[in-house]
Amino acid sequence: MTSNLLYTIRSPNLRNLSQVISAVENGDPSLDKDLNSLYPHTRDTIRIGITGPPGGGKSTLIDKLITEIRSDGKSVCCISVDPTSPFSGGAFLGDRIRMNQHTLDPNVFIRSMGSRGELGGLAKKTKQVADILAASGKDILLLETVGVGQIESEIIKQVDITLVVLMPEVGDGIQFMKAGPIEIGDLFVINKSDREGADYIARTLRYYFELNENEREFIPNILMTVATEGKGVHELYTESFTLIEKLTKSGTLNQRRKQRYLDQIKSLVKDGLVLKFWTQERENLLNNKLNDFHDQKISPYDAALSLMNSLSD
Ligand SMILES: Nc1nc2c(ncn2[C@@H]2O[C@H](COP(=O)(O)OP(=O)(O)O)[C@@H](O)[C@H]2O)c(=O)[nH]1
Ligand SMILES: [Mg+2]
Repeated sequence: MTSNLLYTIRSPNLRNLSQVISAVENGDPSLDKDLNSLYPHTRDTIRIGITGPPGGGKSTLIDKLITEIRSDGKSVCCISVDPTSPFSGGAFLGDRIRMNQHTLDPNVFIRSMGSRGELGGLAKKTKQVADILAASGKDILLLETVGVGQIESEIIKQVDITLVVLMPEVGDGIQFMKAGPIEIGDLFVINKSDREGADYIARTLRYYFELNENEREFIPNILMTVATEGKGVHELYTESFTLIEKLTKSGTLNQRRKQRYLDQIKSLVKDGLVLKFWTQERENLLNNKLNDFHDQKISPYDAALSLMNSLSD
């Protein structure tokens, strides 16, 4: 890839953009420097996370949201991350089929990630792909993840606001979600509200939010949708942007973005220091001492300390 990366990803021919993304997915290390240079161009895109249990209707909802976004004259991209795909194993194909009414629109770009069953570095790759899509000039980025696991939580940290999609089938299982999607949601969607039990979920959520009012910056709104029929989707779109506006005015959005920026710098410094520390000399020293440490029942903590002290520079 050359320094024309920006030019390439902004080309009207979306195949160029696809190729760059594939190179990132394949872990092409020569891209790191080029991606770095994209940073100033990645900041204007609004990033919306959409998370929740599998089968809740996230992809169906996104498909309808894309239509709303387009009729509002905005361009949009979507990354769908579902590495677990516990149901049917065909979620990716499903996502593509569900969203393919938009494939001919050059202002829509949809990509599924994590389909190759490899989890290593998925969060990092998703971030890189999100940055490429943002730099490609799309107004809005939608990021779909399944609301479970650490990788998904890592991924969802990269967005400005998070929509949590639940469905009546969640039932009392909602009690167990508190540590996950419930905590990170800014706006809640009870989808499949054509089915029984939607009101129960909404009531339970509302009660929970009121009970824990002090733990949040604001009490999230709860909306009802029937994604398959497009019911409530316009309201969801409007509500999302009202919220973004509110959070922009209050400074929360900027604060979140700065926190993200800070976290990233810290994590890069950490990675850099670790790399710098493990010189051949230190690797050798540890290898030579390993048996002694182990036989003498030296704790890993003391062993690490002794290694750091003996070679401090
Ligand atoms: N009855 C009903 N089915 C829905 C609704 N939304 C989505 N579905 C169906 O639920 C299934 C899972 O939807 P999908 O969008 O793939 O869920 P995801 O795993 O959260 O992305 C599909 O068969 C959809 O057609 C809804 O509002 N009502
Ligand atoms: Mg999906």
